[in-house]
Amino acid sequence: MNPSFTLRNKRVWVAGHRGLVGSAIVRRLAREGCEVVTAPRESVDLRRPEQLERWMRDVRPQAVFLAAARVGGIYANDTRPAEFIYDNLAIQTTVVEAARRYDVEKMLLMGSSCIYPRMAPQPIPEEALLTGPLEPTNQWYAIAKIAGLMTGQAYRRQYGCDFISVMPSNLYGPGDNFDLMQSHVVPALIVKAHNAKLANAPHIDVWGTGTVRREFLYVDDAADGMVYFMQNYSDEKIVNLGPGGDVPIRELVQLVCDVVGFKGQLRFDTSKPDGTPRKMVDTSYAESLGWRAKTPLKQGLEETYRWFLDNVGPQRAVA
Ligand code: GFB
Repeated sequence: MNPSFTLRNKRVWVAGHRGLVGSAIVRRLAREGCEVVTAPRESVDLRRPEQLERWMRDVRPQAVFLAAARVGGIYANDTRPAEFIYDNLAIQTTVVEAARRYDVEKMLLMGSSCIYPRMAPQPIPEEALLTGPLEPTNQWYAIAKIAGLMTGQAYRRQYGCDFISVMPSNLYGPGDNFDLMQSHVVPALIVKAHNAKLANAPHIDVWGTGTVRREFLYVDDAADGMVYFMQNYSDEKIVNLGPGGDVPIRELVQLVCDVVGFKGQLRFDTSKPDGTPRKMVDTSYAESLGWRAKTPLKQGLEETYRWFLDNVGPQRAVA
């Protein structure tokens, strides 16, 4: 299949346009000269084929970014496994089949670095997929995402659909979910440091030991990568997206506290799970195809805190 595909003058559906990634893709597509379409949440439940197919029949998107998913941080994943596996399997199956039936020319599916085995070699090459057991705290989500990328591969093989998949590392940025029971670590720490600063609190609670490492990709970089690969890639092989470097959680907390201006102590709550010890993706394949991330972590955190202040703060945020 031809790797070059232009979005110009195309009708492009961003599935999940209200989420962290979907909203960043919509922002990024403003430069591509395409028509962005979105499915109204009230009438189109992406888990229900009949609702989606009615909408597809009317709207006929030519390209699709599948960024709709049930997502959450370590606590949400660990405590709501049924929602994470069911919703993601259902959304992916429904959207992939509808894209085939309604002749979508190109679709990009989004996975996550948690698809790789817990003890994968670091940095993790794409070939590590399915070579070992998954991290228990997010295995339900990971299994659904593995099924998603393989559904795309199967449709490519059997029906010749031009479906591709990318696997970003942990994402953060403007538009994130700041609810502490659902969020990932970056928005959680922003809320905690911000609230503690306003309350003049002596410390903040950080989950786990702080020694595990994570790799944080700024969401506008991720969206840029997705738009790039949509237009310049057509293959069954999955593509890792990452900034090319990870940090221990302790160092991330320090950075967030600097950005927010909180000067108190850190208290590590080791009754909370650490999750996987490390998941840094090998980005050499993406780089060989001509793409790399741009935004340094400190700068991305500053942008995210600014967005938080404008949209969630500056009053005491939800605890
Ligand atoms: O971002 P996070 O929830 O997701 O947690 P995972 C990353 C690390 O930060 C873990 C620690 O070691 C957490 O224990 N952490 C410290 C905190 N303080 C906090 C806090 O206040 N809130 C949160 N949430 N974490 C998710 C997966 O794993 O990553 C998903 O569950 C998905 O499936 C996503 O893949 C990208 O990196 O551990």
